[in-house]
Amino acid sequence: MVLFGKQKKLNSSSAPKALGNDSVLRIIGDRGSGKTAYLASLAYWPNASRESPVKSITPIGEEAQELIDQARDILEQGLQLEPTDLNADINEVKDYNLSITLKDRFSWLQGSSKLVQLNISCKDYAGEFFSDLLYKKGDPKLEDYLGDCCLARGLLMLVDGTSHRKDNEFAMGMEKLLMEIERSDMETNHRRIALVLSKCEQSELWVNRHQPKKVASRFPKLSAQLETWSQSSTGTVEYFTTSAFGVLGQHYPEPNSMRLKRSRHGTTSIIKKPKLWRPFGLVSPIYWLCTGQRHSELDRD
Ligand SMILES: Nc1nc2c(ncn2[C@@H]2O[C@H](COP(=O)(O)OP(=O)(O)OP(=O)(O)O)[C@@H](O)[C@H]2O)c(=O)[nH]1
Ligand SMILES: [Mg+2]
Repeated sequence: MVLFGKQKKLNSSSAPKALGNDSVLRIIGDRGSGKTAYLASLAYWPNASRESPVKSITPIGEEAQELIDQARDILEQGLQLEPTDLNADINEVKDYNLSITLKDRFSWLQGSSKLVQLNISCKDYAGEFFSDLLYKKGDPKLEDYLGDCCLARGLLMLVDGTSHRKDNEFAMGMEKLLMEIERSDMETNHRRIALVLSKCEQSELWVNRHQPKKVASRFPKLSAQLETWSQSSTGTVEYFTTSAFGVLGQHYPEPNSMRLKRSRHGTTSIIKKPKLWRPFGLVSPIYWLCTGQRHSELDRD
């Protein structure tokens, strides 16, 4: 990760080049797992709490600005995002640059007074990539995607927490990806994979939001796959819960989402009360991917 002092400003042309290895991320996951909603909510960062350890999130460059537009024009209007296209060319995949600034006192709590800013670049693949992993072999487009994926030290695997009936498929897809990672000759092998369970404002997931491993245990095969990998390689895995939409109310919270459809593929929803939209748990996995340290306050944000 590259740490910038508070004064140092990034501009759109210098940002990607200025980023260090640890801040280059890929977000992967099945179709509809919520990848684009996650990134758009992160960039928009609506209704931030005063107690949040996050001071600000700044999109850098035109592509990240598009995320804000998607959040404002689609999610906030109570509409659904379009599925992301699998581009013919990996170089056309949008690479979003965001600068996340933590409040000083929370940076200091982590034992480093310097740690103020996380500057990330994150590619949002189409979910088709993940299913292609399972069903296609030797396809040049897939190979390009895999090669690109292996360039990032941090992988954020987003899984719709309500799609546990697809555990088997996810485990098989992950197995293929891990084999590819192990084969790749990137000089670093200290790879980090964050397994992030999305849509955790849903009541059955929300109750365990502070025990991400428990939520991950709904996906026993996928979790076992990742555990085996982390034990047999220098890679590490951590678990997180998140919701791009969040909940309403504090004492008896209810999901701030309106379910449109629920099937074995998971849940499709729209935001119920856009004015009260406050996501949960978005920054914590990114912090860990960039630093290798868990931030307990971000886990609760
Ligand atoms: N309930 C709930 N629904 C969500 C959440 N995040 C995303 N969704 C819904 O999940 C569906 C898919 O979201 P997307 O962000 O488009 O998913 P994606 O992973 O980018 O999908 P592809 O681009 O097709 O790979 C939409 O109906 C979203 O509104 C969430 O936190 N809670
Ligand atoms: Mg998408």
